[in-house]
Amino acid sequence: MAELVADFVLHRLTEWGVHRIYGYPGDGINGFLGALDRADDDPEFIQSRHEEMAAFMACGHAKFTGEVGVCMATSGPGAIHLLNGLYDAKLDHVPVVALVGQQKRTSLGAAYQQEVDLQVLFKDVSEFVQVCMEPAQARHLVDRAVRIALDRKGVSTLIFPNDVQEEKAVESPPRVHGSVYSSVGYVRPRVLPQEGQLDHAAEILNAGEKVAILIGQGAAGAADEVVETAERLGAGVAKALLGRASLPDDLPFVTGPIGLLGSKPSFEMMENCDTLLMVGTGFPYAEFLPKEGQARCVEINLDGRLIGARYPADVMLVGDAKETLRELIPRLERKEDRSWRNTIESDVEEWWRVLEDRAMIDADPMNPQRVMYELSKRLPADAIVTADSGSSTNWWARQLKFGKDNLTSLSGTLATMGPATPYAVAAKFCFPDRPVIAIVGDGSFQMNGMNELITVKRYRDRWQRNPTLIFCIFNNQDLNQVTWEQRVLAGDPKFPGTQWIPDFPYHQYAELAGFKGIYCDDGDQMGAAWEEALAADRPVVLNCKVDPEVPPLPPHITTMQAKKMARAMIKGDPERVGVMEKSLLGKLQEFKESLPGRK
Ligand SMILES: Cc1ncc(C[n+]2csc(CCOP(=O)(O)OP(=O)(O)O)c2C)c(N)n1
Ligand SMILES: [Mg+2]
Repeated sequence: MAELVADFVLHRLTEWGVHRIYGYPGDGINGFLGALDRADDDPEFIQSRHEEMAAFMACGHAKFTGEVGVCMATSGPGAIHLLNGLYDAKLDHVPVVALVGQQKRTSLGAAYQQEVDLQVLFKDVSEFVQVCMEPAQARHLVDRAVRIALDRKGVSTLIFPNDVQEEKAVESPPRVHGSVYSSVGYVRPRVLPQEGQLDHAAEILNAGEKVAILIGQGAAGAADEVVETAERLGAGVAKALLGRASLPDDLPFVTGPIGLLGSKPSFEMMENCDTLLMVGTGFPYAEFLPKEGQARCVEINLDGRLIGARYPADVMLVGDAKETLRELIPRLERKEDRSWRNTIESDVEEWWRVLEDRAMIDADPMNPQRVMYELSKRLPADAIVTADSGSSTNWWARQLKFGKDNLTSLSGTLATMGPATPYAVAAKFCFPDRPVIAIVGDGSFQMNGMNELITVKRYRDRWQRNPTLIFCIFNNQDLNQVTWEQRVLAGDPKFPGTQWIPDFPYHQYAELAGFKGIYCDDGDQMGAAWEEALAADRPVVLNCKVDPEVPPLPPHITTMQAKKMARAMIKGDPERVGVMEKSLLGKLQEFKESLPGRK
């Protein structure tokens, strides 16, 4: 029997299968802190350095396990700090429950210290937000919060005034008018479209001669079905960034990423297809999809709110990707003409060669593509890789070849800086026996990643069986992705006042924390650096000194963008000599390869 409301809430969460809470303390959650002490590590409390990191960890936990992630913060400032991490979960559609403290009920409305209107603050980010004003509410609030987070794939926020946490628990309310009796449990239903819709979809797909498939995170767990569909339709498969782990990269018809960070075969496939099958994706950029009217489209999405919102769909199949494809496959005829598929496969083969060539181009001091290229050759089959938001995300997207057992994620929709480190920490908690690698820009690492290494220092002893936890820092002393966006999208030169960031000896910082620090500024040594990092008996910071002048440009650059970049150079970009000279030497190969008119 739980004594107090806080004990009851924690116990109820364990009944929901929650055994870990990421958070940061404060007196607004004093009741919970006492209850966590009494809970004897079930659930256990993981102390981050910052509430935003705790929210990212909860989001990463949910992404990698499929379970609900839970984070906790105190009232006022702690609650406010959670927000960015919670928006990451909301926008990427992952279930997270936030437990936050609030001032005592008696002080609410008194403009009291740390009093913030939390219900309003969390309203937009949450699918469900409630204040527990009375002990008998706690049971159904927990049950509904977790169930709604799982069902809606979003955020639920429960706000607990300080004094309520310490009230006597009510496990079963008195059977009077107004009492509520809720239950634990949620099983995702089997969601399938109507038969007629499946027939119609099959008709369209069978009629197509050049079928392109685009998958996202909604296709996770449906790899076999996607492969079988692509086989029958003679199609290639492009992957939105969140769907990178949904299908391995070593299949010959997988064209890889799409969009600004995408591949040329994905771009070509979308430019030339006559039929598009979208599975579980909210990929946003229309310019990388077929032109309106070019392709007939069948779309599968589990969420009816999100379907039909990206490309005009002829048939919209609201359903689970795996189950829906299973129903669809027997209706699909194998296309005898394999010429479209053969073209895709040879484009893909060629693309991997191009990527290798690009990785091998010399740079000053090191080509960032080489860092990912060398990892790709050595990537453990069960590794979990997290990516951040920055230029390195391009190289993670293009150069890393994931196998069927790898897991990987990033902040796909919010595209916030900062999640790679906390996602990696959460991944290591969830899968202590798997190697975990975070791909982080120096800006992001300075923003919050470095502090989170202190969290790693605290918990690293738990991971002795498999100590591999590597933070790979792309040290370019630049907020490089934005520098390039300024050049290419705005036509403005690099402004060091906003873009330049100080150098820092990240590898030495790692040693201070008791980790291994490795510094590498030579592409030819990068393979050895990865081998050393992967063999280390402790967490590693790999400080990779890379060239900020290697352009992370989209696979297709428009005339307007090319003109703007030229303008930025003429306007006096401090790195124009390097950028232009290297472009002539072939460093802007990507840019040149895809200039309009070139194939
Ligand atoms: C919280 C947040 N602030 C700002 C941005 C805008 N932004 C996107 S990428 C980027 C640069 C990141 O720099 P760094 O981590 O050094 O990576 P690089 O691009 O240099 O590889 C910035 C500032 C963002 N996405 N999120
Ligand atoms: Mg940088």
